[in-house]
Amino acid sequence: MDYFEISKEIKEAIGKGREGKPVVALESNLITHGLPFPENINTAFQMEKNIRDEGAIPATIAILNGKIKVGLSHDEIEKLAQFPNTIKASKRDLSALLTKEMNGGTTVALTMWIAHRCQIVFFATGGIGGVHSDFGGEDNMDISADLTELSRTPVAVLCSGPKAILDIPRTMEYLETMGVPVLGYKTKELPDFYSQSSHVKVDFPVKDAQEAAQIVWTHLHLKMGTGLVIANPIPTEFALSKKKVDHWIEQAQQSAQKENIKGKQLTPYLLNKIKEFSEGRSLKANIELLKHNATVTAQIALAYQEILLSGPHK
Ligand code: PSU
Ligand code: MN
Repeated sequence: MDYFEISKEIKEAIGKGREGKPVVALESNLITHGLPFPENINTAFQMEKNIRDEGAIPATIAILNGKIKVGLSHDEIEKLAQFPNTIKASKRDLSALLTKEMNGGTTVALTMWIAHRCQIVFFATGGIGGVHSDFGGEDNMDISADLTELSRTPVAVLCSGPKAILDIPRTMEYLETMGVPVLGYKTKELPDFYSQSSHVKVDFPVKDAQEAAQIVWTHLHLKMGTGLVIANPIPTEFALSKKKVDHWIEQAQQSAQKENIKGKQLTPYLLNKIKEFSEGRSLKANIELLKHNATVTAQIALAYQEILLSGPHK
């Protein structure tokens, strides 16, 4: 039983190996649970376009009618955005979703796993999951499966850091323990999703797409086994003030506590509340960083393809 349905274009590109165009994976939990309608569709299309404009091929990944779809058509993206009862699909949900022929928007964890099975090396998103803060002093044990996946699946995930709602220092500790490199794309400090810096240092700043691609190549060549995080700050003109964001996050967390929101509902709930408290400003920032991350990931994927063709050079 083959559960994978890979688009013709992507199959061809992968089949050609280093002679083919590079493929950039995109998650679909953003479409189903991360962004509201219709911004979810528009952003998904725009991310795909930005990747194509750089000369790479976008592969939006989702679970549709019990199949692992790699390379959704525009029609499928529109459908997915409007289906009721679509599951936020992490890795542990996969076997049940396939068996029950359901629909799922794939999180970073599951998208990474699928991308790797299809030999896709690069993946662009907004913010990875991480260690949630223990607001209210409660030890909630909420650690995103994204981190576990990064520790065992060799895919390079380009993002604007962990989402700002998380405990950034603890997330960084976890990634360190698990042996996951965190690179700063043209920055020495880990971005803070909506704002440019969390004031936490990254392991290594990288100066350009070539250097990032070279590190990814070396990491994969040595079969380190773990993924990599390439953290790219939101462009200055769209960045929000950290002070304001922290205030909205606090309000959102209080609201989550009052309504007893836990588990997989927590991240989408908090993002939506922050959007309300910020009167849409957080949504605008989220969309802009996503679009920018798509472009930069495609640039690094192209530089990586160059290395495959001509060999690594310094
Ligand atoms: N990036 C965004 N918005 C999102 C997400 C990422 O800009 O909504 C999603 C990703 O799919 C990520 C998930 O895997 O949030 C993390 O959820 P959790 O904290 O429940 O693991
Ligand atoms: Mn969680």
